[in-house]
Amino acid sequence: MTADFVVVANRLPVNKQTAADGTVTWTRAPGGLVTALAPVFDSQPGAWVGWTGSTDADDRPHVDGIDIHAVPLSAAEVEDYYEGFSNSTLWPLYHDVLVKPEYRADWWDVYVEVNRRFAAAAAAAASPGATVWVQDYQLQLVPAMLRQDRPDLKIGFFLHIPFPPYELFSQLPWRREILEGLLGADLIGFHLPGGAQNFLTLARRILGADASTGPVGVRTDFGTVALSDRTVRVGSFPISIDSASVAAQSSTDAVAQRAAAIREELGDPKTLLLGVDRLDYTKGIDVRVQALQRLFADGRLDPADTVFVQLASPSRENVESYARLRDLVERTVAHINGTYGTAAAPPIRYLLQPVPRDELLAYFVAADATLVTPLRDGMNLVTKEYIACRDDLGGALVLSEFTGAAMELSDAYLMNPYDPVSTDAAIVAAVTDDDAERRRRMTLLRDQVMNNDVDQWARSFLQTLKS
Ligand code: ADQ
Repeated sequence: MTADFVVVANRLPVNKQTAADGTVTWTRAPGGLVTALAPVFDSQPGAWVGWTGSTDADDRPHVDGIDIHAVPLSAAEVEDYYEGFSNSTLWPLYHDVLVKPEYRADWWDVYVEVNRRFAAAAAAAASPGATVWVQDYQLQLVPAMLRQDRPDLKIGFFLHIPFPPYELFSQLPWRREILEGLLGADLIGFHLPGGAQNFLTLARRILGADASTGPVGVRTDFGTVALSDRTVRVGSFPISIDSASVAAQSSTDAVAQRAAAIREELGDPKTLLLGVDRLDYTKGIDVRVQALQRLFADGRLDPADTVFVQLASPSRENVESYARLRDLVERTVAHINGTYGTAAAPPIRYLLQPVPRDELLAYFVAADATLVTPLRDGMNLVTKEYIACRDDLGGALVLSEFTGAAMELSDAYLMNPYDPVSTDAAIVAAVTDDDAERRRRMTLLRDQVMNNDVDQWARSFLQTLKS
């Protein structure tokens, strides 16, 4: 069976559960992308092409409502395509070269090969004239490969991470190939107008393409690249969350009770600060703990009545730069607790494990301020989740200017993570401003998040692709 709508993403939206007797069941993973696309899948047969996340060749995942097409990867391919080219070349290059990207021809060869496999699987899944939506940096060659096979398809591509400027992107030995791969799409989407603008400049300067030079707007004023036989559109579509459902899930009695219990378990601190991130060097977890160390040292925050909880989820643990960041964060946390804590009350609580959804929402409801301090981030959904949880208008958001979210959430306590003075001042203001000021800001942040949800993101992209 083929489908009129096909999503192609590195990962499938499924979780594998193996029972004690060895029986395997698959459930729908509750990620943002599946939630966003659920209405599209409900109204027409839809297929999803992706990897299961394991190298078990016997996996045959299936879930209700989505036709699942698993793309197998060997352990060697995971190393070269996923940990290698995707996460040790593209990820650092696209995040301001925070870590030096490794340029290895053997990784590139496997990236090409795996992209070809995803493209072939998408071609097999798509009905004549179908819409195919390719996701993210792991699959940038798929649009052109797919078009070559299936010129009848409507092809969209969305990049979930930043798209770098000419000065950085040009480092990539395969810069032409990546740009040509993306130009296989009919519509290329970025979170921010700046990413779209960077792409247009690169198409012009590196490929000599006829790319538009006017400004790109948010969900409007699309850029164009005129090719000999067709025109590619380039636009900005900031992603969001399922705001209404996060707000509803977080306003139950059970969550309120758990939020109160969390504060109590932490010793009823006057100020509860929160961080929630994958353990990634782009997220600036080191930036915020170092800020707390300064603020405890100079007495602007009192370690006796402040608790900072960092919920970190393990990520890309086989990549060396991630292991180094983990060392740095864990050493700094231990140093701060050793210096400013007591045996009974360390000021920092650090968890390296994914937290269940309800528990996470309870933390958001409990926190007096959430610290989102990335050195670079495409959007950052933690910001929006936190805001959606605060229908009490309590809490405050400290937010790095280097996130995509900062463009929309300008009423947060904005800070420059490269500037300790700015970082410290934002944290202090977020916890010491009077309630009226904090509520004023949260009201404006909530207006933004509740009125711009992930359904709008998916609909605006797909409508533009079809028009
Ligand atoms: P990520 O880099 O993964 O996404 P983000 O957008 O913040 O970053 O999403 C992380 C998700 O994981 C959130 O839903 C968060 O609640 C959850 N999470 C993080 N730590 C957790 C923990 N310890 N326990 C439980 N849940 C946890 C990439 C880009 C972003 C972009 C998104 C979507 O890097 O910039 O916003 O894609 O496009």
